[in-house]
Amino acid sequence: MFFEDTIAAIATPPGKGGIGIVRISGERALEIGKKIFVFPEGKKTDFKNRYLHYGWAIDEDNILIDEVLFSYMQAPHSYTAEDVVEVHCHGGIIPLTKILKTIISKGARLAQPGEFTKRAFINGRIDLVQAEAVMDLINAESDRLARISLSQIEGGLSVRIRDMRGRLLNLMARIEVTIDYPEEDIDEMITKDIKNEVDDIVKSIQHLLKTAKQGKLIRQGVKAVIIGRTNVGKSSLLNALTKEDRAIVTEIPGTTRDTIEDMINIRGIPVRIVDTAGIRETIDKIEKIGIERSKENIITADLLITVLDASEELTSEDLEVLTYIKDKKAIVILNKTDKPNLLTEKYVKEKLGFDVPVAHTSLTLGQGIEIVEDMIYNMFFEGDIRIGDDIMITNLRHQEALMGAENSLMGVVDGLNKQMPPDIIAIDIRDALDSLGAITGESVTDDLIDKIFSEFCLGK
Ligand SMILES: Nc1nc2c(ncn2[C@@H]2O[C@H](COP(=O)(O)OP(=O)(O)OP(=O)(O)O)[C@@H](O)[C@H]2O)c(=O)[nH]1
Ligand SMILES: [Mg+2]
Repeated sequence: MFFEDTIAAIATPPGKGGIGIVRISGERALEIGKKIFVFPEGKKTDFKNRYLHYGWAIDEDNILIDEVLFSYMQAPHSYTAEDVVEVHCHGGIIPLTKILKTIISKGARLAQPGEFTKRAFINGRIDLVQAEAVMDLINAESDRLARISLSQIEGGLSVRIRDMRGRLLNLMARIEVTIDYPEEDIDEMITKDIKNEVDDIVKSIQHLLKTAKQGKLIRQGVKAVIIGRTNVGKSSLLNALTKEDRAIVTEIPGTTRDTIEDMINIRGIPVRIVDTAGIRETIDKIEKIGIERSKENIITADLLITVLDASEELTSEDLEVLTYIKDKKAIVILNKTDKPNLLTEKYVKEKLGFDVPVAHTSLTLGQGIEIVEDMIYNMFFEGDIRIGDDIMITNLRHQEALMGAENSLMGVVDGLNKQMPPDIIAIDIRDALDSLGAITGESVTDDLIDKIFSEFCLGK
């Protein structure tokens, strides 16, 4: 595809910064760029591909706007695979908007959100997975998501999808040969071959789908809610995990009346940690509302961290709190180990009637916090997914497309088992091809492409 117009936008975020960049892409990028740029007097006057040129940006009346660096990247070796010019000026709103305005007045059009990346995709420099990963990397707030996104930009996931598509295309070719002779059924040997190959591809898809659950957690983070009766050390735990004096801690029961939230990062995983008002019977109106909020948070939690005071007997309130963790992912913390302890892990588990990870802490002495962090991490990231595997599904659209492909391939196996005619089998293979192609962008509608790129930020 070929774009007729040349687009421009400010590529750096709004606000003040050391530098700001205006980007131009398209056939006329250099021609337009030249019109707003002058070399210092007496200096050379040609533009070299992939060099930074020092000079000045000027407006329509030839009045200086700013001191700038000007770069020119000739097609196809640029972000969009078109001719690209970048003007690096001082990062202030006035020079940036003046430069952009002048560029527009010289014939460029203001770019839509994501339009540069969309061009990179339509010009075939990157596929849809890579384009979406660019946005994920920009939006990533955790190390882990950034790494996975980067691996997708490098093409790790695309290669796997393309490999599966290639194999399905081969199968398609083999089946199509038989369609030409409709009187014949698919040969038994070929049937077996196809089944094996399809089985293998289904396994690869299932492996990717397994990563999607964790991918979602990595993308959205985990919501961990600290619960317990009053005065057991919930706010002390929040402070220990955030390494800040986030919540007020006193010896007065009922200190925390509202929920307090903070984001922490446990080994690259974003965790939203919520401290709640201690659960007890109260006539205090404000505290009552706080306790209601505690209970609402229990419902939406991905993980409940139940704190008990190990130096005291279990109270009826503790027992009430323990009932909340029955059908949830939970860990129990026996706090105040610096005092003489009355509660043991064994006793608590007996009371609970099921197994749960238990950590021992003394939050005043700062003991046991790392163990709690390990437990939180392990609750979500242990098992059959290799830690550090960067090829993961973090995008719901990809997940749904994979599920679609899996479904169609199941249909292929089913059809073969039932000795369906080859043209019926071919329909399911074609569907699976389309589903996989939707991930990389080989088979997507223009509407979907527009929708995906419209969610990008301006100037990207
Ligand atoms: N000895 C000892 N005291 C602790 C420990 N952890 C917390 N405390 C004390 O227990 C009291 C209550 O701590 P908080 O963290 O405010 O307890 P909470 O569960 O948030 O209490 P509410 O907000 O009232 O529900 C404070 O006086 C803390 O200093 C511990 O490990 N050992
Ligand atoms: Mg508290």
